[in-house]
Amino acid sequence: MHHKPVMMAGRGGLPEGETGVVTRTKPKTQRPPLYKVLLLNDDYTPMEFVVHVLERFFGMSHAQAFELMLTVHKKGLAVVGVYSFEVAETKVAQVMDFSRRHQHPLQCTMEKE
Ligand code: TYC
Repeated sequence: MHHKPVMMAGRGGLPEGETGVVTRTKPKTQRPPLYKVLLLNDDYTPMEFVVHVLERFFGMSHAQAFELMLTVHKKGLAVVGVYSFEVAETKVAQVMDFSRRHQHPLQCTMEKE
C-alpha cells in the first residue's frame, strides 16, 4: 500500500493562535522630520540687513536678531530655526529672494535635523 505525499496546511507545530511571526505591540508614533534653517556668513552683506532678515522672516526681536547675526558673523553659520520641510523651504526661498533683490550675497540653506 503506497500514498502520494500530501501538503498539509498548518502552523508547523505552533500552538493555536500563534503564527511564529513577531508582531509590534507598541504603536510607533510617527513624527514628521524636522529641518534646520542655516544662515551663512559672508564678507559683504551689511550686518543691519541680516538683522532685518532675522526680524522679518524668523519673527525675532531686534535684540535676538542682533545676537544671532553676531553668532553667524563670528562662527561662520548658525541655525536660525527648525521647521517642517515645507516651512523650511519657504523660509530659505524668502531669504534667498530678498537678498538677491537687494543685491546681497547672503546665503541661507536647510538640512535635515
Ligand atoms: N560678515 C558680515 C559683515 O561683516 C555680516 C554678516 C553676518 C553677513 C551674518 C552674513 O549671515 C551673515 N558685514
